Amino acid sequence: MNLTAQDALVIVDVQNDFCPGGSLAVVTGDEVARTMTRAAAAFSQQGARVYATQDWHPAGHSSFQESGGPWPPHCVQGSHGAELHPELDLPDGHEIIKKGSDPAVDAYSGFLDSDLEAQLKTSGVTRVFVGGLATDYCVLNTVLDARQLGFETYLLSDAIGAVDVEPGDGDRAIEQMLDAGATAITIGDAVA
Ligand code: VGL
Ligand code: ZN
Repeated sequence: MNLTAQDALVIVDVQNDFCPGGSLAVVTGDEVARTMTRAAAAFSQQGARVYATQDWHPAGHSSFQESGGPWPPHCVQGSHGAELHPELDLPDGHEIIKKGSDPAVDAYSGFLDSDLEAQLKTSGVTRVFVGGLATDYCVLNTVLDARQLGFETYLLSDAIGAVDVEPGDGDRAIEQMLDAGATAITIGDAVA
């Protein structure tokens, strides 16, 4: 696609708690981490920017079941589960975007309660390529916000994985992202 510094790879929440062994595991999480490591190297090599978001909740967050929310405790600030997956290797110059720190707000989107939009716009980024975990929550909401904010938005279809609380949630999320104007693309095609 001829990537440039106006392109950004946005790696959503590839953290231990969303991978096998974690409290809110996506079955293909380890694969997504390895795939994203390759994608990040290729994007960076071509001059594109690399961002990784991290779900980053205080203990007792409103999204946790103990507080009346839908989820088991996950990605508690400073915990092992909140760390990026050990097989996610990021190139020099990458940026980490933490979100979900507000105890009252479930920030699924990487743009919510973070300075991702400001960083992208300050850097002159016009196209974003989004993948990671989970397709049906944080990837979905990050892609929808990217479209709303006017970015040309690509969904990396071979680097996502769904929680699938209900069977088909991941597929429905993909439909929603395409309906909102995102384009599905493989990493191979993006970096070709
Ligand atoms: C996520 C559920 C709760 C995600 C984050 O990263 O998709 N899902 N918090
Ligand atoms: Zn969360």
